[in-house]
Amino acid sequence: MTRHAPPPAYRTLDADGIRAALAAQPALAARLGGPPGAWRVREVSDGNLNNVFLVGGPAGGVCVKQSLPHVRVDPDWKMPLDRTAFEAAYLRAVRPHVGDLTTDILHFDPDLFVLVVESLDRHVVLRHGLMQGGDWPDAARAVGAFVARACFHTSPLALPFERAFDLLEPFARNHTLTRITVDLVLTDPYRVHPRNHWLSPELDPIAAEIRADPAVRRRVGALQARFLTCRQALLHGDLHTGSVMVSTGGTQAGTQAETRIIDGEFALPGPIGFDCGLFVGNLLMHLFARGDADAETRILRDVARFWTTFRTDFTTLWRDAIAAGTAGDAVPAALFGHDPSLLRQAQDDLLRDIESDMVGFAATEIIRRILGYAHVPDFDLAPDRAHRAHRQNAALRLARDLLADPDRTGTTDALLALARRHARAARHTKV
Ligand code: SR1
Ligand code: MG
Repeated sequence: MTRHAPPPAYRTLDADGIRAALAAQPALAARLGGPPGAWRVREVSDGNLNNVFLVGGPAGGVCVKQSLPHVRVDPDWKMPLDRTAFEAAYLRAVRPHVGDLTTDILHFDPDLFVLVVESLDRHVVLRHGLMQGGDWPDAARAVGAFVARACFHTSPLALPFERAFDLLEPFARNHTLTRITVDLVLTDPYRVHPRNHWLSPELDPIAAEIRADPAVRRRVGALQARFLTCRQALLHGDLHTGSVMVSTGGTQAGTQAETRIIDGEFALPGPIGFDCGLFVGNLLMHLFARGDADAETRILRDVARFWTTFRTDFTTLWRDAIAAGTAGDAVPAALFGHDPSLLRQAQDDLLRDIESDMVGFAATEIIRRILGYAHVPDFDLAPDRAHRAHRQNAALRLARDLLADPDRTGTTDALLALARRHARAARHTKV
């Protein structure tokens, strides 16, 4: 049951409140070292929903995230607090499978809705790093590996269905944030709604075209149904480039960058292609926001790397589980384990569905981030309003084409070819 009134012990913490809350936890106080008065507390809230602080002491640091009783960027939009509880539960569910591809959970306070995780103070948000011109050639592979492991191990491909259902069931109650996705991502941009906004009048024609196109509406309806009825695995649920942190070593020659996936508060049971599509959609928006040939090369490389890594890792985990006799109830060894070619076909069928979902959800992510409530800052890279509108228009046209003709565009290869075509056309059109 979603709780709407904050519990009596809840209060929104300022820097001193953060110090007091951490000081009350001996393990956290020891991790920071020294007296609480010596701890530096720096607010780094970046997302739309929560307060986030980095706290540093003489011995080490932690990251503190607290749910607010409203949307952080819109205090009039009231909201229950349970999102950090879902994030804590998501970390507990996936961390054993993904290790250092996410953060270690250090503490969760169910009265204050405070989640404490390790501090990533040597890292930057991937979106910000890309906007500053950085290149993290390993990040897309790491995200692909993360999605493969997190999703495989929480699905009935890896687990007896009883364990998979028990694991997924609590996340099916993440109603508040799932409602945000259903409305903001998958519905609002296709109807007239006061939450929508865009560069008007420049984007009015393409916004109207997308709303009116029956092929787009049909595909979005099918994707909504996939999102709400296809409970393949435990999803991160908001896997955009702002939910990925990369270590700053990555731009130096010869150093291996570290990638961490954070912010699993939107976790829910759903189609695996949703997580894939959000990440890919945000990469593609960065390509269009930047608009140059170099970005095209790097970002399309990253999309291909993401998908190839996801596909390889997911099928390897699955094949190995079948060979070891530890696989779950879906596509069971009893039917496929003794026939490698039949197993390969069954895997190909499922991977094709995930790939097609990925392309569709990438398109819906692009559309909602340009026409809906929550935009991405990448397009601020454009030198002026006319270029911003031009680049957003090109991204929207790609998204519309992806949705309007899913039979021809539902593969990574088709997506890459179409994205390249639209990006080049945009570059060669005078603004
Ligand atoms: C009101 S929340 C808007 C968006 O911010 C989050 O990061 C999710 O992407 C959500 O859709
Ligand atoms: Mg977030």
